[in-house]
Amino acid sequence: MKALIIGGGGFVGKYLIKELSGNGTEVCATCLPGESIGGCAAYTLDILKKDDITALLDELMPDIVYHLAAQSSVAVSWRKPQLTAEINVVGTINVLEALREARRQDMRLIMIGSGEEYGFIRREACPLSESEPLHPGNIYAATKACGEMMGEIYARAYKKDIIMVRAFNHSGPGQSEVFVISDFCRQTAQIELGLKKPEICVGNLSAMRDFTDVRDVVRAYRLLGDRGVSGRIYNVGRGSAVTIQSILDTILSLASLPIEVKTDPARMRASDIPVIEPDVSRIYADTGWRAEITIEQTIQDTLDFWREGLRQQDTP
Ligand code: A2R
Repeated sequence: MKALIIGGGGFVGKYLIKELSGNGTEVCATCLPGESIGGCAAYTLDILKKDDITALLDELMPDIVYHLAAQSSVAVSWRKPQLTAEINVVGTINVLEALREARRQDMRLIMIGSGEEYGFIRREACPLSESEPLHPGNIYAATKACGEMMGEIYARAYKKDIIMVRAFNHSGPGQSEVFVISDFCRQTAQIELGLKKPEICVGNLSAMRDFTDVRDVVRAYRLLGDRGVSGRIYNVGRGSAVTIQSILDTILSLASLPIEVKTDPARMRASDIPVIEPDVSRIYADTGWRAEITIEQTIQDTLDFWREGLRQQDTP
């Protein structure tokens, strides 16, 4: 089995390389110029250059392609809507077109979308099944919904073997600090090292989100690659949302000193969805996957990652 990961230089890509190669798959991955990838054959690729994608598919002829490349931050999408649409929509169409044009016609494509696609949902609609209508509430979510719809169209119109994932919040060691768990853990580690006054800046703490460890998420992607049903959309998440407040409380309880909580208006979103929680029965039925790593473990490992990384930076 040979897999190509497009966007393998990002947070999830690094874990997916490990997960797939640890389970006997020959892995190739792409990153943008200037990024680095370890643990597999690496290629540079910008998904805005469609012909380069086709050429790479023809060169490598993988059995399966994981499309992870994206502008992946909701916060950044508010600031850079055009860039987000270009990468997440046009870039995704380029991947689909390349799949259609490639010499090998039986490649499986796993497209990674987002739980954010559900958007403005009714509280009673949770847990959200894959058939729930989408009402994206931010620019990132709208671009991901659009990419997914394109995937469905290519699967039907061109009989392509495509699986679409709606990944809910995931986190773990190495994630960018634009995401909440990583952000709070980083601030806590900075405070512990005396690099910041003992004050943690937070946004909306009442929002409820469904968090899964990235190591569980990539296991889901591998199993979907092996056992997922072609043409289907799958929620990937824990199936149990928690408040951002409870995440903060866990982090503060692990901190080595008392920390004051300060609301930062800059961290409040232009619009925020109160609760997002998936029904994960479809992925369980088709692959046997369910999340296994606890949120407490994810937080502990992420905090230790920042403690170690910042300590090294701070040591002359
Ligand atoms: O933005 P960068 O420099 O970190 O690069 C990201 C890369 N990327 C691209 N790759 C190829 N052509 C482009 N035009 C392009 N623009 C950005 O995709 C990054 O290395 C990778 C995405 O990784 P992350 O931002 O770390 O996202 P993560 O957490 O690994 O999420 C993977 C997927 C994304 O589709 C998310 O929207 C979804 O899971 O939740």
